[in-house]
Amino acid sequence: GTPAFNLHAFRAAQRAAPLSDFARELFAGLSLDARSISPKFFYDVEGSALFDRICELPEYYPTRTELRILTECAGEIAAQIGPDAEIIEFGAGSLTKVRLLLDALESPRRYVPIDISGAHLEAAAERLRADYPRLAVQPVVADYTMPLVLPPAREKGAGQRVGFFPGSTLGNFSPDEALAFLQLAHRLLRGGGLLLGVDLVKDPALLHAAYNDAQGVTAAFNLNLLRRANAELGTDFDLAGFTHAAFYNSPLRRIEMHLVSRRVQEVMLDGQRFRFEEGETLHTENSHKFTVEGLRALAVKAGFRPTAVWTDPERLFSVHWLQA
Ligand code: AVI
Repeated sequence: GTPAFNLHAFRAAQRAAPLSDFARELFAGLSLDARSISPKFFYDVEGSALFDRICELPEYYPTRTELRILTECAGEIAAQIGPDAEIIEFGAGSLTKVRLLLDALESPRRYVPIDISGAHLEAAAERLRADYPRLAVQPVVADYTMPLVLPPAREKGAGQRVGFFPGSTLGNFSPDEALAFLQLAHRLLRGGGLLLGVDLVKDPALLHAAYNDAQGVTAAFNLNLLRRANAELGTDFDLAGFTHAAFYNSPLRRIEMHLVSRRVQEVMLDGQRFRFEEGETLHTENSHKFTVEGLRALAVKAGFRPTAVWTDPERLFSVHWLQA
């Protein structure tokens, strides 16, 4: 039968349970003078669905523009990569962009999507296997910002090992983190290359619109962080007590997203009370914008040799081929 519930043991286990990464980082972030939290915590199931909706918004040009570049330049990209390649995707959400790449390549051998969330990864991998029966699809659940071990090395006759990092996710890292990631990628991809998509510096009005959409989906995406904290960490954030703010910080060439407290209020986390003044913010995301030259210089610093770069006619977005 069902074992009897032991309240004492339950309480002891609760006390002993380590705080989740989310709890620890939120606690640390709320304790700072300038409060902040990593944008990686946006992406629970709800947040990932909201992000998918952002990608469809008329104002959010990056996804559409990158897809257009990948489609229109597929032949040239495939020529750089060559036949029999193995593709390693960093942070592969729904595995849609890579299909454009796979369709353009000559006999790709292996595809290794790496994502921190295993939930969708296996289902998406299964669909991909059905559509590409000759491709070895080997998902890895891991944090790709940490050194990682890949499934056994390439087989005989395999082509280049190619990293794929689309969507300007690099821009969500701090400059130090971006360099560290590129150094790690360089080590992993040596002898091959990295296909990297990054958003470009442009008219701030276009940037502002992309992060302040008329339907309020980006605001919901931002506020979802508080809903997630309430659900997972037992915090008592009043979602109506915060507003979404996104603006372009032009000296630092980045969109900043914040949650702004509309009034004086307090929030409890792990037995500690945190007070928000009216107008005080929790900084939730940076989205850095690059120049083509700036990105290439950063890549060189990480050990890459930048060769080809593709952009759209309006130069909104760029896709780089970096030899490792
Ligand atoms: C995932 N990342 C590249 C998006 C960006 O544009 O920085 C996340 C996002 N934040 C608000 N809208 C989209």
